[in-house]
Formats: sequence, structure tokens, C-alpha cells
Amino acid sequence: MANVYTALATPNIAFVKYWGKRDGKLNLPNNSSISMTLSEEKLNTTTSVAFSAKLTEDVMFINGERQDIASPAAAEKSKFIQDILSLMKERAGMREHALVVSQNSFPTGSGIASSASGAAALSFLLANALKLDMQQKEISVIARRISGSACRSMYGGLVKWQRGELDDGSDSYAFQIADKDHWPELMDIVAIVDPGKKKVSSSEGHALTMKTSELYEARPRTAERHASAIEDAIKRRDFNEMAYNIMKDSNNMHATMLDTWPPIMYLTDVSREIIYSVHELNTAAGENIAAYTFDAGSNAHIITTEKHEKDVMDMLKGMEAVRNIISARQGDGPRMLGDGDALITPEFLRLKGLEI
Ligand code: 2P0
Repeated sequence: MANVYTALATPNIAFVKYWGKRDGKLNLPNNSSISMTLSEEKLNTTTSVAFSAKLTEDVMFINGERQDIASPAAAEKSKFIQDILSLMKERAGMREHALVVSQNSFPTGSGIASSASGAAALSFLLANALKLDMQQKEISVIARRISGSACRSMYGGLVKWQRGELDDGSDSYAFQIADKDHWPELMDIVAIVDPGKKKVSSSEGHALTMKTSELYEARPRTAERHASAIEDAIKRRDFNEMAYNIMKDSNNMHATMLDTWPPIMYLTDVSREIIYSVHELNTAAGENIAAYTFDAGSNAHIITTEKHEKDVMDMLKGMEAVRNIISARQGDGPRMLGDGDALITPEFLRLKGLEI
């Protein structure tokens, strides 16, 4: 059996959101964004790869299902994966085909960015397995091309994806603002309210909002302002100020979504109930002790500190519609795993009728 390499990456939660691209092929954003990379206990993607002359084409499985990446009819995202795979193999002079097996610990398409951790795990894994001498910055550019927000999962702690200016995207990469030890008390409490697949995919949403929202014109500069304020607040560990800008940025992005035609509405009554409850919590405390933020889905991410974890938990536990609560801290970013964690095993190959 061929050598198997395995890596793990985790999702990130955006404090300043990426919504709208100035280049849809390269995933170049209209504004910089900031995120916290999540810890791995509950939310992670593990990906294994092996290269073998016994394979007749590149083969990929996500959550046990074979993906159509090699055929011309493959979906847009899958084609990107194939492109990246071909690009990195070529760079390494690898002629053999790849078997890639990827598994998320959380439901795909549920509003928790599985694309970010998936693309980050794959890019990091290929760079390492193919022994490409690449800097993290360069790998983040590769991850970005598969899925924009993935470039931020290339680092642990608190991360900024700078917009960049160049048309080729070489200056649109992520870097670490602070590692997790700078502000270890930070937490993301994820309230799962709807585990279903989202109605409008992010890729469609980005384009539709830019095309039809009249409010979107103000979005890039508003987001840049939030990004500067948050970067500054992170350096000072000013939770009150950071939380204000996190909530404003989430609301601002969702306002442009509502202003899209036809409107995109990811937030539900339960999401709104959570928004009101966080405001009540903050008002009662006399300062911002928690911040809500929502991605392309109805699940709430509540950013808080260890000290107020119980307040947030008590608030959520009183809500019937909250089906599951997942607490995460800041993670370390992607890492290679040992053979014991490999997803390509003799058992897997037998089950799928493959030989490597
Ligand atoms: C973010 N989201 O910054 C924002 C917040 C959703 C709302 O990044 O087309 O899946 O793969 O580049 O990264 C979702 O967009 O889009 C996203 P693609 P992606 O986390």
C-alpha cells in the first residue's frame, strides 16, 4: 500500500465578514476580513491523501461520498479542487494519481464553514505530502482559491485576510494578528438552530448581492472600518469595543443580503431571538460581554470570554429552538496527524473497491 499522509484543519468564525468578490475565479474579496480559528475538539476536518500508480484518475471522497472531480461535468467547486490538485502535483513533479479522503466532524452546509476547514486541510496536506517548500502565506493563497474564507484557517488564533490590490491575487492572503495565547479567554459558543442545508449557497449569494443590492455600495468601506477597529481592539484586548464591531459587521452584511433581489434571508425568528437576548444580556451587564455573529446560515456564533460563558449558556438553555450548543476556543491552525488517524486504511479501500 502507498504511503498515506493525513492533516487536520478547523473552521474559523469571521468577526468581519467576507461577502462579495472583486474576482469570482480567484476568490478576491472586496474587503479585508478578520476571524478566530476554532479549536479542534468538536469542529474539524481530517483529510488523508495517497499517491499511487494503480489509480487511473484522481479520486476524492468527502464524508464517505465519492466526488466527481475529474470529469468535465464536475461542479464548479470540484473543478477548483481538481485544478489545485493538478497544480500542486505538477509543481512537485508527481505523476501518480491521488486518492483524497476527507471527513468533517460537523454537518456540511449547515452554516458552519465546512468549506473553510476542508479547503485549508487539503491545501496544507498537499503542500506537506508533496514536500513543496511553501510558506504558510503561499498555502493560504492556494486555500483561498478553493474557498475564500479557507485562507483564514491556515493560521491559529486571530487572523486577518487582507483584501490586497493586485489582479493576480498574490497579495490577497491571510496572516496571524495574534496567537491564541494573546487572549486565551476568548470563546465561540455555537448555537445550532437548524442543522439543514442552506437555501442559497455562499458562491451564489456573493454574486447576487453585489449585482442587486443597493446597500452593498457602502459595504466594503464599512467592513474595512470594522476590520481596523477590531484589529486595534484585539491588540488592546478590549472586548467591549471588539464585540460592538463584531455585531455591527454581522448586521451590516445581513442587511445587504436582505437588500439582495430576490432577498437572501439566512436569519430566522430563532436567530433574531438570540440577537435580542444578547442585547439584553449586554444591557444588564452595562457593557458588551457577548457578541452574536451569523454567517450564511441561521446558527448563532456567540463570542464571549470564559468569565461570561455561564451567562451565555444560561441564556441559550432557556431557548427551546436551540438544538445543540458547541463551545470552541481558539485553535492552533492546521497540523499533520500520524498514521493512527489516517482515513485511508485497508478497510476503507476494501469497502470502496480501490487499490493503491
Ligand atoms: C465569512 N462567509 O467571512 C463569510 C461570512 C459567509 C458569511 O466566507 O465562494 O464559502 O468559497 O469563496 O468562503 C462564505 O463564503 O465563499 C463566507 P467562496 P465562502 O466567513
